[in-house]
Amino acid sequence: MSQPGSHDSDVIGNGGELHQAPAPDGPVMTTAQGGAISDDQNSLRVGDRGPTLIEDFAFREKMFHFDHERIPERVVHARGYGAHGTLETLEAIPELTMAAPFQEKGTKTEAFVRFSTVAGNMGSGDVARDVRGFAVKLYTSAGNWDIVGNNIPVFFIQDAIKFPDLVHAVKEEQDRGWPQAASAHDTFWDFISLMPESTHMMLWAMSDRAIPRSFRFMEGFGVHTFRFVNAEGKTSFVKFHWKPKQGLQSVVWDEALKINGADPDFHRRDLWNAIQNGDAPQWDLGVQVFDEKFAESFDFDVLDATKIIPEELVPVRTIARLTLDRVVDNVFAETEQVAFMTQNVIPGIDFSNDPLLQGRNFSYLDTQLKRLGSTNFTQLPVNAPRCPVAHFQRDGHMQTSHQQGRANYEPNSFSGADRGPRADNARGFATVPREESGQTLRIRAESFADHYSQANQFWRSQTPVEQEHIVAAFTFELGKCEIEDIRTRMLSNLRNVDDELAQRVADGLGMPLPEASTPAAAPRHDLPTSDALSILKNGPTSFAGRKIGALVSNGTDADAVAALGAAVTKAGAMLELVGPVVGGVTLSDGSACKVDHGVDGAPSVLFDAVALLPSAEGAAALAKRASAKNFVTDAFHHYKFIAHDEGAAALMAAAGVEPGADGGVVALGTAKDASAFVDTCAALRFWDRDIQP
Ligand code: HDD
Repeated sequence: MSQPGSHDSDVIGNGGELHQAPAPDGPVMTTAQGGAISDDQNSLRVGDRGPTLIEDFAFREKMFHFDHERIPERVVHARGYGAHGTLETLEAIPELTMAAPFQEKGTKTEAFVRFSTVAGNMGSGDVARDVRGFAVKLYTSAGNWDIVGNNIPVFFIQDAIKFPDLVHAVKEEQDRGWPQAASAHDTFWDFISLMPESTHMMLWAMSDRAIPRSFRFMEGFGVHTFRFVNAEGKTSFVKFHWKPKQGLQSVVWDEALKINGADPDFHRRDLWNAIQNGDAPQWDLGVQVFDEKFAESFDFDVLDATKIIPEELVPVRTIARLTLDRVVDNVFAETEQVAFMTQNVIPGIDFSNDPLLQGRNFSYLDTQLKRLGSTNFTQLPVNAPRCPVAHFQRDGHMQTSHQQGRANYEPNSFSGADRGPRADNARGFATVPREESGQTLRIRAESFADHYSQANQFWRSQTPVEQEHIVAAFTFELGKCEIEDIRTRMLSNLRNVDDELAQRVADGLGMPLPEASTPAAAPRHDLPTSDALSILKNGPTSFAGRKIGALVSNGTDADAVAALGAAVTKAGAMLELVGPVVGGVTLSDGSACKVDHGVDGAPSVLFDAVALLPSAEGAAALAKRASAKNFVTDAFHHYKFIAHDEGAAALMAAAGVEPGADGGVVALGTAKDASAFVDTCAALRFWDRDIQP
């Protein structure tokens, strides 16, 4: 049997002889009509150098299908990755909602999740500075329920009518076709600076939330206020939260830039590897439930998607746990064809009047038809409900369901199999009756007018390190704007958030601080800070699920590699070896050691911490290689923990990193040291390092 990557020499290039394919020992290749194919190497032609014949239906069918392989990518969230899993109910809450998954503790609901970036095209890098989509499809016994959320709990705009403008502004500029997957350009900041309602979101987007280390280490939010409805028809308001059991973690900006070059698939690879290694990521589903009375007393409008409800005010109650434990079989069939829609709700869940949500409920159906090309997209396996489906919707492109019986309408007077389904008043979805009155107006409520107070609250809730990163991000992004007025306008808006923030960004840009812009409502700077808003205050307590990259060479101490390997395994983390070449090294005890990467292809940005274990001779050789030196300097400048053997001295000297330079550069001597080092790595970064971001 031929091996992957090899060719059967008697199949390719038959030297002018009529082709004789060997009898296959696997499945026989067929056309889409099921006919066996005799030769998939040569099209049918007249003689050996003559024209190709139109009657070659196998060739025609193959090209026809290939020519139509692409479907339109999503207009936003084009770049994404999905996985299957289960939502397990930890607490039944029938008093709050009749939603099927939450009636009994232990209920398991099948789930599919697609994570995504927003701005970039399908082929863009994973670690762009961007909001991440966190879309969850729950195949409940009462129908599909989609929570189409993001990893940031607020949004740029308050009214869906501005969504096309927002997306146009952030995507490549129409006259030049760049930048790809980047908000650091004039049109985006032009729009943002003219839309003060986006300011709170921009604080989040300029924070490390927008450059997550992995999908596994980010929170998810339903963003809008929804409604829970119980069996008696009693309603309450609810906001949905996904909290990663793995803890929160982001990368630093310089690292993000380099990861995108070194491994543009960093996030999808991470999720795939974790699941394939049996390290299934988990999130707690939490709810903030509140009533009309709270909504009325709250400082902001609960219908305004640019605002959060601080967890300190309404605690997040955990009700279920999501586990993602199965990768897709086929990325196109599942991740690309999955169709999320905010309007997919089930009895027990209802909408609020959030004008962003109302607009979304209109948009998502359209987009599915455009992308998937048929009203029957709900029949695709990834979209099909797992409960019985029966209706009188008929026909259309690619109908796969054999709808039986005589009547395709109702009312009808048939019975039995000919009768078809009927609506069920008791079990069916019933919209919460609500009083609506008022004039028809194009107007934004007064209660939506405060654009700065929560931005200030977010800023003050961050640690100094996180504030530094926010300043650096604003400085970087605005620094990429060529039009000075845009930068100035943005600085004016930032003054309403916090003068110190505005001053630091102005200093970074080398610009004078302009007057503050006039806010629609006076900003408050006295809201209580919220620890839940900081990543670093909610970091992980272990190194589990993270990865150490160890640089090795010929002569590397075999015991040191073994000790580190044991410590990493004990911590539930991963160790990857990086050698001078990918072919492997010979360790001090003469054993041959496979490595995972050659150093030119594995910069330290791919790892959470590094260990420098080359022999003295190996280090001297590596010290002459830019990739090896950068491995060390980058790890140092990205605040990573660095363990080193004595042998690494020459390489460290060449990289300008002193052994013991600070508490994050740790000498390894004994096996105990390796274990202590991995424990230290749980802090993820040594932020006290004396360097500027
Ligand atoms: Fe949206 C996709 C999340 C506002 C219109 N959106 C999309 C996806 C996510 C979100 C996660 C990708 C789903 C997937 O993986 O297939 N969108 C949000 C959030 C928003 C938001 C959290 C604000 C709170 N979106 C929003 C508005 C509109 C849209 C205001 C339009 C009125 N979104 C779409 C869309 C997309 C989409 C055009 C593109 C691809 C798709 O739907 O399936 O309909």
